[in-house]
Amino acid sequence: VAMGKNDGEVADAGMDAVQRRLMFEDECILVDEHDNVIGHDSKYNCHLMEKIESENLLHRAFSVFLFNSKFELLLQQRSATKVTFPLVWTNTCCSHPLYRESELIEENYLGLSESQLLQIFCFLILLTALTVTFSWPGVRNAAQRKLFDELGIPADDLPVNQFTPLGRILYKAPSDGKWGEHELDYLLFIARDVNLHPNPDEVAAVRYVDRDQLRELLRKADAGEDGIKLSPWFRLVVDNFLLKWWDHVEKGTLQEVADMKSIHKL
Ligand code: DMA
Ligand code: MN
Repeated sequence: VAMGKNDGEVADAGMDAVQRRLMFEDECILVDEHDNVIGHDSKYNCHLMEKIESENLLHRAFSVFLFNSKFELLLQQRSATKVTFPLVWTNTCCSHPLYRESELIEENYLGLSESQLLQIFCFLILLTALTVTFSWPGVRNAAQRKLFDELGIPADDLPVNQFTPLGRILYKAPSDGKWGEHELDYLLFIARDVNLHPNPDEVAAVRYVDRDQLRELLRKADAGEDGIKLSPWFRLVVDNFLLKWWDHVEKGTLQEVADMKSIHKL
């Protein structure tokens, strides 16, 4: 019996053409558990549970949480054609920084490494504020790119320095069948009123929620009501961080809760 490639092609026969193209075009960044870049691989390979387990593949990702001026959080329901986690409700936008120069940059615009900055900051408090504002441009560039691709928000409406990176989580989550996630995920917060033009290839529905509406959605997901399902990574952020951080979105004090030194294994 012929093995290998043909088996894969047969098994993926039902895959949506747009999503299939992205599976092979998007080259994800492979990292170790400390977020050091160790290589790259296709989005396809990075999300095959069998490869994740056998090669311990871990890739870099980001999750955007966008709030409007009423401090409501924008949620999306993933389209039915997504290969991983179709039709689940999740935070505003998620994807992967790609293995390309503009999305790999970790240093800030001053051209210094994080550790060099740390030393200087001990002496120069003013520089600290600047660095926090301008660091992690790679994931922020990726976030700007995907917020346009998925939700049609023009890049001009989302300047990269408006995204506040609050932390990094590491998690593993199987989806259906052979697909899943194993990610080191940057959590990016932004408060901004925007015009939305959701891309139906990516997004089935969008809605803004306040805290009570989110609690009601969580209750429904737990009770299995109305077929509501939430993504595992959104649930992890909700359960560990979101309600506390939401207060700081309102008060404009997100910088106080930013911790880009730790990587939370959830
Ligand atoms: C992957 O999101 C990233 C996280 C944090 C789960 P995704 O499956 O929506 O990626 P893409 O939009 O690139 O398909
Ligand atoms: Mn992923």
